[in-house]
Amino acid sequence: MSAKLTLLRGDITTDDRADAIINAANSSLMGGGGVDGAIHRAAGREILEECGRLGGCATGDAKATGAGRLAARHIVHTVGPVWRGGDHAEEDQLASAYRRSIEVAAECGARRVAFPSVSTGVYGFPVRLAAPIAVRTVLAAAAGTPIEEIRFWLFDDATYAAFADAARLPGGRPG
Ligand code: AR6
Repeated sequence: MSAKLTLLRGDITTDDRADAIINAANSSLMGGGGVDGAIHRAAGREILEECGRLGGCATGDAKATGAGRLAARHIVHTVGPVWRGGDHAEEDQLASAYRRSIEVAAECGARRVAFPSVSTGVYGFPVRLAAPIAVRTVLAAAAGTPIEEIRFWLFDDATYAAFADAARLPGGRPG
């Protein structure tokens, strides 16, 4: 059975249903701005200390920590690509970040997983290109795992609209 896709507007740190929250981190895993900053602020200092023991994370990979003060049980920190014009394997790296995030969340035993739009903020990946990759990849990766629901938290109108359109494409389903 394929996982249910839910699109939400707002701040991912307010999610009170997900078992795992995905963080759009950088390869140091030592925090930053955007959704990374918001997640670390909400989760608390202990998560940064746990991240410090993970030894960083390659682009396209993902690593788990606890979730501190968040309602979720796990944070899965993934590193999306920096957009460099589209000729540097950015699309494959973005798909890999989503796929690895699902794999690591499933290894943690998560049933409901919350994602932000990885790479489409500071990292500059065009959201109209990123959204179909995100939707397609998470649904394919979740198939055959115990993951029941994927909850995308979209922070602004343009991001929400891009994901809503992508969810209507073949392979996607509106939430
Ligand atoms: N909840 C949900 N989405 C959010 C939130 C939030 N609280 N805050 C921002 N967004 P970005 P990236 C949206 O820049 O492009 C960090 O410094 C935001 O509007 O957070 O992968 C890391 O440390 C955008 O739509 O992540 C890295 O250095 C989306 O989340 C770098 O930024 C992603 O924007 C990663 O850049």
